[in-house]
Amino acid sequence: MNFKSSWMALAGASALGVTLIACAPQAEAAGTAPVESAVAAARTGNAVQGEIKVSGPPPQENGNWKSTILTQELQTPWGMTWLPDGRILITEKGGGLAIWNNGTLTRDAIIGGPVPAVVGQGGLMDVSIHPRFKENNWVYFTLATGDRNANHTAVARGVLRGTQITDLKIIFQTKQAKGGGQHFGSRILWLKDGTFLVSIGDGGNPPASTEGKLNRWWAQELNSHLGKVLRLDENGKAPKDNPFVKTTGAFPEVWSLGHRNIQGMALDPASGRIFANEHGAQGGDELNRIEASKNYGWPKVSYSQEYGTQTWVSPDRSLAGLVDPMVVWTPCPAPSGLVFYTGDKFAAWKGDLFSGGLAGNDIRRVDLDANGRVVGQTRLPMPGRIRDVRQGPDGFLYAITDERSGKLIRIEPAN
Ligand SMILES: [Ca+2]
Repeated sequence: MNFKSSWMALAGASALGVTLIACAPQAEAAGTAPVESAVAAARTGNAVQGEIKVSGPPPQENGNWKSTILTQELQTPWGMTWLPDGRILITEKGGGLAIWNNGTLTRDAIIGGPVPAVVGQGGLMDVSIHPRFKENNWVYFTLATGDRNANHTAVARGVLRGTQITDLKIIFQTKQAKGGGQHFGSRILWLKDGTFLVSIGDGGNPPASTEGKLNRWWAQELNSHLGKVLRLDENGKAPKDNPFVKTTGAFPEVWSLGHRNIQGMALDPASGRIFANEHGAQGGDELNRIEASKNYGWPKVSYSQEYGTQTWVSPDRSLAGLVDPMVVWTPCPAPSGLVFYTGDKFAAWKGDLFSGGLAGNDIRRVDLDANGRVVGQTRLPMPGRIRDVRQGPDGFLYAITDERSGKLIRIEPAN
């Protein structure tokens, strides 16, 4: 497929209310879903929404920036957060808690953290501190629990002082035990009301099933935590104003449904808008704006195909009552980590989203207008598989890579 035909195909998708973005043409040689067929199928969709901007394959970000590798001594890092004293606390999938402190990395710097089940994509995953950490010293983790045959995504909370965690406990765990090592989620995002969201994956690809149902279809069931965004209070319980607390049979933690595997969530603190990226299967990664009670469609609608086939996951790209993505990425960058930039180091980037890419070896800048609509996109090539991207308190962007010699990268002005 040449560039021109892919651009024309992309333009054809514009009336459908979805921004369909192809990666570099050469990336498609890897056997990912052809963009033209994705768009042809998209034309059968029935969604029409307001003003739509269509981007072509994202060009390289030409702004004033460079990436600096601060260390490559991390071992498969997954999540990171800043402590009030300026230290960066970084999780490693195997269970390690590393500290980056003023130019020095110390692995296993914090003791007393949770011991995860290291199963496939699962292990120790995200980390986040309570909004009032200065008062309560509460630190939160997501992790896999159980074993290869029966596992869960869990949230643990402990008290972090200096280099030690005490009073560690699991404050939430998905109810169903699933098998296999796929699709655990699990990002944490604090909201301004003192509750937090946590993303839970759908539990894995067919033939993986739980209680007689393919795992992916649990994403559509309110009596399951799989394939959801959950909203929890600081103690891991469902707040009384969650959207489905009065729905018979629904799990009260559910905030939104129909997700495959969200790996990044971000908040625009001014507008309160919540954004999430999620993995499709082959093709069809998504960026969504997340709102309470809404259904994001997986697997009833999807722009992705089954791995190794030309078979659509669903005959439909879009259906009434299901929320269309803001952006569809085919081929897949395999998104991970998402930040809404509010800093002052990159004036042109203020109010934009930055989405890490594992397979993409990049960070996608999604240019948003004041109403939160996509008006463009660029890519920042990165030296590795990006597992997380965050904004530091200094206004620079930081990223970590999914590698045994895992990197911590700072993105800063080039001059
Ligand atoms: Ca979707």
